[in-house]
Order: sequence, then structure tokens, then C-alpha cells
Amino acid sequence: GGHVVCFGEMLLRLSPPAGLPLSRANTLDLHVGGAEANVAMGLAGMGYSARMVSALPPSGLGQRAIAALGEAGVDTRAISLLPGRMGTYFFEHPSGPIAGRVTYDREHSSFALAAPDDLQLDAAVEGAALLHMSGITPALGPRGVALAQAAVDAARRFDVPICFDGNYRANLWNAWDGDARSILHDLISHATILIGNHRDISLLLGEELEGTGPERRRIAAERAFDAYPNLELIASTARHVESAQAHRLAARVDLKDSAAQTDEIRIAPVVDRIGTGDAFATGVLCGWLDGAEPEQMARLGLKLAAMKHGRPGDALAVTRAEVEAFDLAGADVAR
Ligand code: KDG
Repeated sequence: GGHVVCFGEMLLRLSPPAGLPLSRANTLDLHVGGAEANVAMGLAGMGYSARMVSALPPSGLGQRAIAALGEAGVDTRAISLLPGRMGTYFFEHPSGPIAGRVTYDREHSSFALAAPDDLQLDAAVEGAALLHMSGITPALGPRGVALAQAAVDAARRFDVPICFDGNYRANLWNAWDGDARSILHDLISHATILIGNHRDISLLLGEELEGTGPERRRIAAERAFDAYPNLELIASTARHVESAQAHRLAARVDLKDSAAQTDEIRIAPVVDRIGTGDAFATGVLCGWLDGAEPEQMARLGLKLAAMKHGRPGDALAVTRAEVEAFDLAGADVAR
């Protein structure tokens, strides 16, 4: 099939060594991220053709982000170099009883300042197999909403299915008092694939969902299929945090007439859980692109998410051979 277009903002992640707060840091590790770029890098590693559409500043920092994409095998031709800053965020690793913390420093980034016409959406989306985007772009503010809308419009113009990852970021929406519910609702009404858990769906529908655990997740999917007739696939993970070092994770994939739910696996140690949602999305999309059954999609998504927990950085760039060699019941994933 054709290429996958991933559309969104890229960020540099700066983090002090694990265990140190920013207030005592002397050095900062650098990783290249951005939810949709993480998916692009993941798909390219798995052997799919992935193209990133974004905007970056024409500085060394922007070049660093492009280099990461290039190294992972992502097509970078549709990246626009535009005025503005490089979006960054600081991440303090969780340590003992202290939760991890994200501090955004992304205002006035090239992406956030861009207008739809500054980007290369149409050229990239034409002939694509899929457009992957997320709820982060519209959370950036009114300009972000216009960008997300333009991406949806481009996909519709060229009849390209949309995968929308809810990626709800409360801090971004709260910063400008954006009406997340109605904005996300409009965008998701055009999506074919939704990556989102029962909380995302409950926010969209503006109602509490009854039940707990797998039953609530089944109800969430049922409601979402009713509310969004274009949706064909809903995929989500459920996480239980035992401690900063040990998590439990299960995956679920719903089609309209069939569903699959994995066993819960225990993941320890957790090296770095940033980007696990994107790794999960990557696995699900690999399965979808191959026409796989829900079981395979859920399993591959869970596998990539589990692998991401064990590796530093935002993006999981692994090869198919590494994924095949990774045993979900193996050493770093204890059942
Ligand atoms: O999913 C991982 C992303 O959250 C990370 O790479 C940074 O895109 C990011 C964001 O806006 O939080």
C-alpha cells in the first residue's frame, strides 16, 4: 500500500538523570519526540513507508529533530522550515514515590505559529494509505485547531482514512480554556481509527460510562461506534501502576463486529514510559495496514508498548526482527 502520513508537532525532550529534579540538574539528556513523530519513527522501523508533515525552525535544534527522523527512515521532505522556536519539554523521571513530571516550553514554536498554507499537507496526503494525527495539535490553541482541521480536510479531499489518537493533554487545553469536547468531537467524526481509552470516549460523549474494567471498555467502544459512524476500529490500553518501577498493561481492539482483549502483562523494570501510547498505536497500525485480525493488532500494540517501557526516549524505533525476537513472557516482562 501507500505511505502513512504523520502530522503534528515535534518536540525535544530534555531530562535530568533519573532521580534528579530539574532544580538540581547539571546535565540534560536530549531525546527527539512528539507523539505523531514517534509513530512515524516506529512505523519506519517496522518497514512501512512513513512521511512526517510538520514545521520546525531552521536552526540546529530543528536540524536535530530532522536528523532523528532521517535516522529512523522517515521521509522528511514534507517538513517546512518556518520562523519560530523549537518546541521543547522537560521531563523529570519518576523516582521512588515521586511521580514523573512534564514541563512544557513550547509556546511560539514554528509549528504552533504556522498557518495551514505554510505546511505541505496536500502534497504529502495525496496517495497516502493513512493520515495519523492526534488531539495534541488542536490542544495548542486556535491556530492548532485550524491546523488539525486542515489535516482532516486534506485527508477527506484525497479520500485518505484518518487515525486519530485522543492524546488528551489537560495542561494544553487548560492554558487557553479550549473547548476540548466539541473540537475533538468534530475532528473525530471524520476518523476511521480511534486510539483512545474509556476516559477519552467519556469526555467526547459528555457522559460517565457504567461498569468497570473490560466491561466498561466494551461499553466505551460500543458508544463510540454509535456516535461516530465513520469509525471502524477503536484501540486502547489499560494501565495499572503498581509502582514507578512496575506497571501492568493490557490492550483492547474493537471492530464493529469483533473485538480482542489481551491478558494483562506485568512490566518491570519501567525504564521510560514516555511514548508508550505511541508505540501501542504503531503496533495497532502495523496490524491494520496488513489487514490483520483484532487479536494480532492488540498483541502487536501491546508488545511494542511493553518494549517501549524498557527503552529510553520518546520514540520506539525497533525493527521487525527485534519485535519478533521479543517475547512478551520473557525476561523484562514478567507475567
Ligand atoms: O506521547 C509522547 C509525547 O507526549 C511526547 O513525545 C511529547 O508530543 C509530546 C507532547 O506533546 O506531550
